Amino acid sequence: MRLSRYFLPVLKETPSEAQIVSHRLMLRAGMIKQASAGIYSWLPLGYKVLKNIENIVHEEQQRAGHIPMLMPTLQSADLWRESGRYDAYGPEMLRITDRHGRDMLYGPTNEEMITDIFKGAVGSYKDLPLTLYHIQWKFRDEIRPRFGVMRGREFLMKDGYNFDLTKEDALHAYNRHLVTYLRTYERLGLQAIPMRADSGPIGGDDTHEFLVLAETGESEVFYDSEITDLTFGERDIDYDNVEQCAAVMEEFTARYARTDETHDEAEFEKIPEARRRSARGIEVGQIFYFGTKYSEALGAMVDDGKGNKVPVHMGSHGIGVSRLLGAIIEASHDDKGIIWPEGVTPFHAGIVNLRQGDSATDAACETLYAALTNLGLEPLYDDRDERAGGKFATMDLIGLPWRITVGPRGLKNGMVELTSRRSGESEEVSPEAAVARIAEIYGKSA
Ligand code: 5CA
Repeated sequence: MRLSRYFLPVLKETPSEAQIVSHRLMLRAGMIKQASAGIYSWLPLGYKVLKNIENIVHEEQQRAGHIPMLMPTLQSADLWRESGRYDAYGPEMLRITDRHGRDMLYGPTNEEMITDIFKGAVGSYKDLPLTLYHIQWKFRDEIRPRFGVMRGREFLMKDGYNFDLTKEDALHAYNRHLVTYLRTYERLGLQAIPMRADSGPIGGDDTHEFLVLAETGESEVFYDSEITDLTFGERDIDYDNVEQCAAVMEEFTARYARTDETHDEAEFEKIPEARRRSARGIEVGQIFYFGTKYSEALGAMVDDGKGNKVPVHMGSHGIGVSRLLGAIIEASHDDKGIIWPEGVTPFHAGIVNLRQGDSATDAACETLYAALTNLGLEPLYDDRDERAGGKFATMDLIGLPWRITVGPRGLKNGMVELTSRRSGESEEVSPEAAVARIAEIYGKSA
């Protein structure tokens, strides 16, 4: 993409309404624009990162055999009356009446609808286990939408639902989801710690939230500091292997880690004092096992192979896809702007032309642009007729992990400058070497 043809409305001023750094940087970098309280338009740069995060979420869900689909945003109130949640959900649910006077709602979650879909199509244990998921916009009329995409009213969520014959099978699905989430967050460059939590309006007894530690987080959390040493890494997991998934669950949840709703001071004090931590965190996901709560209410029964009709055991599992942009920025920025992890960056590298209109410099930039593009990478070429300082400030603000700077002085010696956004370090290299380095970083063969 050439910046002269892109739509990147960066702001010079720091927006006064934004209280936390991720919100400020998303507005300044031209990623989002508020449409009304807690509702945002995703401008091209923000939309690109949102899609990259979605793709990683899709890949990790499908790696575990979970099946993608798409349910609508608007739902009929009838199903919610059957489960008893139409009234129970309270004022967070946006209720709508259509022209025929039918009660509708903008879905805050999809347990009822997926259970109804399942019920109409599956009647036998032979069709189990089954996990369906979608990535769809949700609406919750939050009393205090704030911090930009962190606590929106309209937000993008991945929500998945498992259907199993027995409680044991459903608990394997729960553990399997925990494994997929650990992998997903690590690919996004985040450490998200599973913590025992409260189930709220979804229901059930077993639930873990995934928290990214950050001072600006809305949740208060208590944990054993040893838990922050755990990483998932490059493990080869067989998602059908019950013991393997259970072992990961055990490893990541054995130590004390809880949100304030489930915090138990007496238990906490059993940890050696030097390892006790209380901190703040951003909830980027939550998994639930709620047994037969919805299958019984909506009549989702299967034949168990022994002549009985039994309600299926279910759980639901959510990732706050749009909130993740805020969480990543909170975890990865400096005073100049965002620092994208390579896994989600909107463009793989920036090319800065220091002397637009100089034929040799322009030609060198074009060659770099073509070479990176031919490798299947997406560079952002700042080809505007602007001063170098302004170009650097824009690149730093939007946070591309790598920048190639091209100017007449370096080119005289056949050199360009390759700069890491994270370390700030630069090296003089040939244009070919710069391309080769970037190709290597993104796993492309030059
Ligand atoms: N049905 C279940 C799981 S599929 C469910 O709705 N879970 S949830 O309520 O915990 O939401 C899942 C994730 O969505 C949360 O962990 C959080 O990361 C994200 N989320 C929830 N509310 C908001 C909000 N107002 N703005 C942005 N993200 C949100």
